[in-house]
Amino acid sequence: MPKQENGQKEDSIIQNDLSESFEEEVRAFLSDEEKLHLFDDLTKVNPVTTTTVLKCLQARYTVNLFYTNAGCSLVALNPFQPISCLYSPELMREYHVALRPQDLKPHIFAVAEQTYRNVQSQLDPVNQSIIVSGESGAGKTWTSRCLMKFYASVAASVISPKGNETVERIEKRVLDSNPVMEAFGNACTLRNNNSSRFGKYIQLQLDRFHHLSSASIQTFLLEKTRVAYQAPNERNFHIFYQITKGATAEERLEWNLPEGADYRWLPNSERNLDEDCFEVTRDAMFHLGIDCSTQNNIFKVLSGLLHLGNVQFSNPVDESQPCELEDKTKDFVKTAGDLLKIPVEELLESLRIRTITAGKQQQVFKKPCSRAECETRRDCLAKVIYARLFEWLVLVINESIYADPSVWTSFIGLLDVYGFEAFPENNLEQLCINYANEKLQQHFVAHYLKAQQEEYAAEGLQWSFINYQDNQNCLDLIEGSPLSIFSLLNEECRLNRSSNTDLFQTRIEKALSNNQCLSRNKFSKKPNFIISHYAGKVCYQLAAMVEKNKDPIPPELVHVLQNSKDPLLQKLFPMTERNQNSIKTQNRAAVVTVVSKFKGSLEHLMQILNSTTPHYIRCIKPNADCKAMTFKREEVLSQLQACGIVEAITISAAGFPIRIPFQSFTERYEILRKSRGPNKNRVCDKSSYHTAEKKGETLVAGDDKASRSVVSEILQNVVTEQTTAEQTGNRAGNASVYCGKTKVF
Ligand code: AD9
Ligand code: MG
Repeated sequence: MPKQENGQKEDSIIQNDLSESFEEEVRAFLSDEEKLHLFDDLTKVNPVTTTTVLKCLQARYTVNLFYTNAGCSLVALNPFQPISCLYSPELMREYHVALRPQDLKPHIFAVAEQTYRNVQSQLDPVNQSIIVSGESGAGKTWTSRCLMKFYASVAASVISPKGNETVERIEKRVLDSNPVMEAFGNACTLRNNNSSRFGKYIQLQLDRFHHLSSASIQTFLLEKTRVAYQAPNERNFHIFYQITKGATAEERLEWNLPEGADYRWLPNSERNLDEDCFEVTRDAMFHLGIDCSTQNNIFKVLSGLLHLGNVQFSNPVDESQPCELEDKTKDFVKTAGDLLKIPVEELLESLRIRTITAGKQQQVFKKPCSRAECETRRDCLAKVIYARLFEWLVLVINESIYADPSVWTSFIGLLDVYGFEAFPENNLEQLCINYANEKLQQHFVAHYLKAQQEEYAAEGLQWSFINYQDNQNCLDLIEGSPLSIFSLLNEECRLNRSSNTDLFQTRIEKALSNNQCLSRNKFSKKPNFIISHYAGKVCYQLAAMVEKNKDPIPPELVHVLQNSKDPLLQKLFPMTERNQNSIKTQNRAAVVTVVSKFKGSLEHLMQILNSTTPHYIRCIKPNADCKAMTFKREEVLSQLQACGIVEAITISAAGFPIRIPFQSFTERYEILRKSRGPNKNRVCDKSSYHTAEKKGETLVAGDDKASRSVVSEILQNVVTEQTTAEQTGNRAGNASVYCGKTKVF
């Protein structure tokens, strides 16, 4: 991490140095209250402190200005109420046709348009990513949806209708993926009524005319536990409420969902949310090519899961016998079997009897499960069905929006992952979610805070380093090698040690005590560990964590699902899997754990992100209660501090917000040169450009004499023509342009 130099103003800004003159500056800035909302770019705030930045954001929020530029990021404050015209087609068009969209009010459409133009101008790398981040409920999914609508509108494909055939346009299909994925993958949590319980990266693929030709969706780790367990005051996935509230009388009969029936896995159904609308999901599924009979099949299976949730076991009188079914739940297991097309006896056997293979002859024994084991098996059955259904839906959606890679030439990726979470009780799900957020924060830090300053230093520019919160330590703690929380969790799984969580707690502390991001809640009786994340401390409970990481699926359950007569379940659990899951071939060491899989998919994502030009949108939740137009300063402040936005603003304000490679610079501004013409090729020649690039001198241009004179000549004309400082690629408000290491203007 770069070291901080002493006595520099930037440093004192970051540390909120309270020297008298500095305080005076802050006071003077804040006294002009009327003007605070006018700062649409936080890099222009002077001095930059958390207080001044906060005041400006608050002033803007009060007058319905929800977007503010902050160096390389856009800060988006959640209004928690629909704001008319903020995302209208007219506004999209305004940003799309603007000569310079960045001169209009800060908006996600400005970011979207700039990203689109980057693709068109074939900059390197041509592919772009928009990384939308923020804590749970901050507005990431809302923002991603609006961005998709923007591209569906400005990059609309040109297709000719094929005869009478109804061909849904690709844009419509891409947009329709949202309600379907949200119905199946979002749920009401304590933090957000429409919380995404999976991560999503969607690539909008453009053809050579920059029209939307296709798309592909990659999802990350659905929180499938929610199907069978909902924390107090939370709900199951929206789709369950949609079917129970929105089914027709006929469907209720067929799916066995009488009105007003009670389901254990459907808590808080008396709360009516906008997200409960079944019609929207059905329509979207239909447009994506999921016909009525397949839909009917899906909802029937979901209803089967609701009935399965009501099945309760009690201890048998004779311990050698399987658990009894509680009287009132006998009908539920029958209905569940009917809906899942599994004979009820087979279903019950798979839930209550374990098959053990032992001895040299590999003899097969049957052993009744304890009551707790039966319940775990019941939950596991529901989770595995739901998770496979979700995966299958993503596959179907991807097929519906797919095009051969020869058709598209570039893409814009939109990333919307679950936001940082800290609940009263946190487990493996939160660990994975917060780990994903750490990875994204690291991407931001590496890409912006660190890379930019290192580049200045390498280019020999006068610069004093600004301290920022590097989260490498925290990532080492979670995923590092050889010892980390993940590696220890995997080791517990490998050795099949899941029951003694006290011992595991001790092992963690012993192995990782050197890492300052690790601590423990010593007042809690439950084994736990605390991680100091960039966004705050989170205490994780160890109970059940190893088991969750192992995520075992009893082979009897797979077997019973493979033998179901239901066409959908047959697709989700093909017979070919039998060998892999058979009791004999189960090999503990070969089990791929949840964290290993998740780490692998995130690493793949990071590779994609690293190969694109990133754009950041930082969503901020102005109050924890999701109240409309309420700005709580402490809550905004902690989010700003956590994501390093003030450091980013400071670096941008003090540095060079615009960096243009020599070639792009000359191509763009050549017209302003007096001596353009036959000489053009000489001064723009590729070799001087490449020499400059190799040295990493991409601040504005190459460092050779010819380049300098071109830049200098262009700049003189630019300034004469009174274009803005930013246009010339120089420091905001201060005309100094570096060409390589040399100041040319
Ligand atoms: V989570 O990490 O998935 O739990 P998100 O995705 O960050 O979270 P989401 O986009 O779902 O949050 O936004 C939460 C709620 O805020 C939405 O359901 C809307 O009711 C509200 N919201 C968010 N952004 C806007 C907006 N620009 N205008 C109006 C908004 N309401
Ligand atoms: Mg979301």
